[in-house]
Amino acid sequence: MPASLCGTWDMISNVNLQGYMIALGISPHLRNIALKLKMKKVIEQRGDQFIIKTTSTFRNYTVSFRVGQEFEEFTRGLDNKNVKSLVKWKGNKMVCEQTGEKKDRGWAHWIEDDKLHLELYCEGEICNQVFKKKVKQ
Ligand code: VL7
Repeated sequence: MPASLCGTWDMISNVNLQGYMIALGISPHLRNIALKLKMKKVIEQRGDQFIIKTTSTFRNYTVSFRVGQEFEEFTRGLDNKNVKSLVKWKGNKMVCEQTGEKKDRGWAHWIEDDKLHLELYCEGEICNQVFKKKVKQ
């Protein structure tokens, strides 16, 4: 059983978000805004349903799904595309394949040294983000 992804997480590093956004076709103006953001992740599990919220001072994005069940995702406020998404466990990684207009698109989450890792990929561009667990206050 992989370590739980659940909790509230603060971004501590963000490598090649620019390349990933260019691959998605995001405009230069929006890319400049997005590059300045310190995103948070809130990951919850209710029964067999997962909810992943990405939040920032600019926009929020929420997706919910069941592992192994393909679903329709509209990436509202990101690149605004319809994709068919499927999340699976591959070893200790939660992996999502997002099939649509863009080739080789998806993401993976895993825990390493108490940190939440996220790899976002699209058409050969990979963005790596790391989050640390938010201290309770
Ligand atoms: C989603 C940013 C940049 C467009 C706005 C920036 C607002 C805050 O897909 C993602 O997460 C997965 C895995 O955790 C679950 O949905 C990452 C943020 C990546 C993409 C695109 C810039 C416009 C960012 C919502």
